[in-house]
Amino acid sequence: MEKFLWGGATAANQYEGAYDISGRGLSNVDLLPSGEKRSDVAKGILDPKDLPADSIYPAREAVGGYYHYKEDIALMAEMGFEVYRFSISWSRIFPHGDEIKTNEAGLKYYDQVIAECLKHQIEPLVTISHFDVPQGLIEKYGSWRDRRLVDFYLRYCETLFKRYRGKVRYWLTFNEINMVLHLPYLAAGITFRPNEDPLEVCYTVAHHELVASAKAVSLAHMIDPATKVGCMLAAGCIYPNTPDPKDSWQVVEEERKSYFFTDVQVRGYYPGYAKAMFAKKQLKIPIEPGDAAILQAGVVDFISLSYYNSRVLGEATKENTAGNVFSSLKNPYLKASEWGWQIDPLGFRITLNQIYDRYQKPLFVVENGLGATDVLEDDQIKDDYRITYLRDHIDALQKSRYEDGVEIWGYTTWGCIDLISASTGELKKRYGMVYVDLDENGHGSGKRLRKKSFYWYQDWIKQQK
Ligand code: BGP
Repeated sequence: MEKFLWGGATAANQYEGAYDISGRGLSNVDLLPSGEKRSDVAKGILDPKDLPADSIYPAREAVGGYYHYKEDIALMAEMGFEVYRFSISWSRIFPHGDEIKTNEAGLKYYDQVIAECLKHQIEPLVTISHFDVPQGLIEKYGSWRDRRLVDFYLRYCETLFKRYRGKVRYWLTFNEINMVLHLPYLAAGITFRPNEDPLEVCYTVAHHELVASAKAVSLAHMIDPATKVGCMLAAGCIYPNTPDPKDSWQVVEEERKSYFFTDVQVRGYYPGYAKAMFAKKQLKIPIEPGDAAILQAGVVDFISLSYYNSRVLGEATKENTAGNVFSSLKNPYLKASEWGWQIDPLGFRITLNQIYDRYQKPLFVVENGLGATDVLEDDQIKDDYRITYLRDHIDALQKSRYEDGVEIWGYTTWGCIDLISASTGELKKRYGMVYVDLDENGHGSGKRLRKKSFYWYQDWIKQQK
């Protein structure tokens, strides 16, 4: 049994900035603009090349984590973190993606980040690709449409597994892999071409990523048998709007869009409903002989997930709301965040139970938190709303562990330090327990300030030790 770890999470593209420093190449996320056009680019229906010249790209500077990582990790240590989840920027290591030689300066940066974690006895948990594809691979190969991406990704993985052998125990292959069906550019660098069948492209990309993920799991185990490799699912239970069986069926179908990925990554084969759907819709998915064996050999060690909200589906008789990209009907029993994401701690417990019941594999919650506007007054941020959200969700997590017998290895809050929102590109949608003094336009001192939730989480972790 693994020791349970408490901590927090960030991602390179939302945290680091320094997009053109020390030989780093451009990546898909560097071309995601802020503002109203962001969503169309993320969905793959607007080519970033067609954006106006004065577009602003928030990931390029983000919150300057590249320059602040030492002080940020020290703040995490002060909170008592036992684990820090972060991602490596692929184009820092392979600037165009298809080079043979690595960019040593990029690796040196992560050497230091990892050393800093270990110095503070914080276990690094590394996402290999968090919404991140080198632009070179998009331009030259059409991104994950092309099977050759599997080899480039594997070369990148091999570099990391060898370099950080004995230092990094936990790896995640792809952040929220199911997001590829909803935001194909953000998740996988895909902009649809005219005459393409978007569904066929998405499942082709999915297949290549699933093969790459399985191969990465096998490779990691070969290089260091002590490593644990997980998949990562954007999770969240779905309720039927009414007892009408049609609403429940809609839920089943919607859930399969997410479980499709974990079914393959955890069980090692394509589920019957996916094969039937490919046949019915006449999708040509380039599954090669030998892929079945690859998928079977590379099943994951654990399932990591993000949870922010639950959803409601059914005949659309009620008002729609937002929620981590997926649309949902409004749930009259729940309150919502400023961004319309419905707050549902019991839904978290339901989600954890559902996933564990389905797979009986250990879980790791690697994202959970509240995006909110914080007010800075006299250098203080009194974010009681965030404390309430975290306290209620952690309570649900503990009930899942101790009352329901769900095996969970750890919990990392999302955006433990304020960073750029993935869906909106905003900085004012803050998740952190550490405030970053920057505004929407990147103006400000960049100074880090402890919020009230910082002390709350510090106290919580202390009580658990
Ligand atoms: C997940 C992503 C994160 C993070 C989070 C919060 O989908 O893995 O990168 O951003 O959601 O979402 P947002 O930033 O859109 O509020």
